[in-house]
Amino acid sequence: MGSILFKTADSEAVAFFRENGWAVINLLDEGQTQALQGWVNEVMAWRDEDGNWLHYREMTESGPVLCRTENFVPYHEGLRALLTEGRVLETANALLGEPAVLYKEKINYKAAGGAGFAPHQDAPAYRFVQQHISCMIAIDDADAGNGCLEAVSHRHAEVLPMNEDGCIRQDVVDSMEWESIPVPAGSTLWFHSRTPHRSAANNSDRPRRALYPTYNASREGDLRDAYYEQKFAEFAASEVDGSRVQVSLINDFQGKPV
Ligand SMILES: O=C(O)CCC(=O)C(=O)O
Repeated sequence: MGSILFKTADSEAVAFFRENGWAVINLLDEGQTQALQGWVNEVMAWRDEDGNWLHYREMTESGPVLCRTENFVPYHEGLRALLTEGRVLETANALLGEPAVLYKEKINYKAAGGAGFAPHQDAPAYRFVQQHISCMIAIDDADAGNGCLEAVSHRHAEVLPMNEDGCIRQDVVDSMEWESIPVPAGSTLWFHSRTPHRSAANNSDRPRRALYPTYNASREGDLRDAYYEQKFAEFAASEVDGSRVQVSLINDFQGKPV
């Protein structure tokens, strides 16, 4: 199935999302996309020691590079407004079918040579909430060449059997039909927290940066602070696997540590 680029979260987009577990919606115009690219450049230049944001790095053939930043909304007005007001939040409300609130946010940078993500569902990594939805806002064009997301349609009803990393068991991965979902810069790919997804390494010479806000139903509470507290506590208590960078509460990221 080729992906349809919806212009807004209208009833057709909502129906597509409910049926497939994902939908691509073009939310930002050219000016907003350029502003987003500028804001992300600012975040990339932040020094680790100047705030409570979290930068993560991975080793590539050209040396250490940023692979993720999270917890940046308290420190960046433009990004805070983008993720907590206006069209992005309205789309989360429409697709979730009820008012939503920001649960967490991250930027995955996937620089040239950056690693991919093993097949997984997000729901097992999310504590405290039942109803959540994630969004990939493409900062650069994402396509099969630079490691765009791949997803499986119609498989968001349940949590699938997992391996010891909290990722989808190989026999289940092999039994499903995976589809690459290219997303042009400024467009958004919305996906259910149980939609199976993965991505390849970036084997091109172009970056594939993407911003990922996750929202939960606001009737379940404003849990963003609780999420980060729990995540840092679990990271501190977990045994470090020295072969990969730990960026998540499941071991989906394939990046090599610096
Ligand atoms: O950015 C990607 O390529 C995959 C993102 C993802 O699945 C994740 O961060 O859990």
